[in-house]
Amino acid sequence: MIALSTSRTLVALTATALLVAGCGGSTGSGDAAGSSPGGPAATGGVPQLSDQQAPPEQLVIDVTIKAGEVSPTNEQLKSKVGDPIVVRINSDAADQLHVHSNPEHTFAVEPKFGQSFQFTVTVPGKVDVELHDLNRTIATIAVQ
Ligand SMILES: [Cu+2]
Repeated sequence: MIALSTSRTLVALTATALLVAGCGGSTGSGDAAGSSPGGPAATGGVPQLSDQQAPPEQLVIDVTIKAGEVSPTNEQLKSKVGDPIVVRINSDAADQLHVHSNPEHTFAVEPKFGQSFQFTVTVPGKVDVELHDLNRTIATIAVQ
């Protein structure tokens, strides 16, 4: 989907794998949001002492959607597992924000200013942040 309209030669290989996994039913909403996977394993096992580590850094992506144009597109960003990632959007149109993390996140973008969507990524990897209606990739976040 997205890869078709962007640099198709460069990302063809990786995008195919990602898109097959993440975008098969892009219209279906998060009915698979059941909290069963990873539930017991993720709780309590990780020692996170507050004085041992700096507070999580927050990655903020400011996005503007105006007259069918998106800014930015194809940003290359970095984040860490568990760090909050915030997408702030000023938009003049409705769209669907799709985060290709595992599990994925889908947010409804409304035609208004000052929207803010936050998520965290729990599985390391490359996470595409896409606008499905406009068929654009805002950013790819390398999560470590
Ligand atoms: Cu997508």
